[in-house]
Amino acid sequence: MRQFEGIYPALITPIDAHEEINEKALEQVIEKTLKQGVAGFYVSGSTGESFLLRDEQRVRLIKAVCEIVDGRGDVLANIGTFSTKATINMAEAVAGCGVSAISAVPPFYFSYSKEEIKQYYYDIAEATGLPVIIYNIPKLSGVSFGTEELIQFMSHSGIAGVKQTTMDLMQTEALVRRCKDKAIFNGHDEILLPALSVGVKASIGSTFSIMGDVFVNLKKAFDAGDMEKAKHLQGKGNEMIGTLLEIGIFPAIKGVLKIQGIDCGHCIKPYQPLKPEDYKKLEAALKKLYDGME
Ligand code: MN9
Repeated sequence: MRQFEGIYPALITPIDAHEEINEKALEQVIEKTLKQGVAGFYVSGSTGESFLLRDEQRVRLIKAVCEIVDGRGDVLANIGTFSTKATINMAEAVAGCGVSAISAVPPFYFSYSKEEIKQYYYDIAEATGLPVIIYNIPKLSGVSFGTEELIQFMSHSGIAGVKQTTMDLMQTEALVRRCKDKAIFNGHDEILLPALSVGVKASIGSTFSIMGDVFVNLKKAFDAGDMEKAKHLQGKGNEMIGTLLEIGIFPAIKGVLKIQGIDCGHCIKPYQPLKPEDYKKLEAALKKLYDGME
């Protein structure tokens, strides 16, 4: 199975006033971050508000990202949804457009046994022939995986790896050590450095769209053995992330992009627009982040 390495922004989904996808802004975010050295993109995930989009919008979004990226990086597409069949349909709809891998959040809302969830992943892998990245995000999906379960799930040759959106570094370390031929992605930007230290090579994160340069440089510093610089950059990033989390991560990311000159609209309702004081806090945090940065 091929390995993945580098910084992968989990893309927000830019929308217009009618909550339709704004491809121009999408292109601006992609071009800006490619220049900063990111390795590819994760699209139609949590950060992309995918469960607030219609299925055809998700398909269009994934195709648009493939067209814009045009081979200059990987496109990892989350096509996970409520039923196996609907998930496979979405995977088939994007299969020919140049995705490097598909990813799927476990089926949620109803409770399923681990056997059912495992079969869901195997059915997707077998039906599509595309590498599948499990999306481990217990906080939002409500599905927690044990380490042995993940290792067992990944023993199938169609499962390429897992996106670990969990603070459980003990689990991540075990996966890296025991599943050497699989791609283990870090999924929380605020623990990128600790994840690198246990052998993780790739990271998917929402905040890379607004500060891709910080995290690309963090990984470069780590790879060069410059731990002081890597620690400094993680700290800078985490101060910014603290403000984003306080305001609400996805609306705040769109707010920062607006300040940076890319108007991605608001988040889809029921998310509410940011308040003027939120923009003030974001402006101050952004200034602090880049003050004195080379
Ligand atoms: O895609 C993102 N996960 C969620 C990954 O938002 C649930 C992360 O990048 C976080 O937004 C980030 C802040 O907690 O680490």
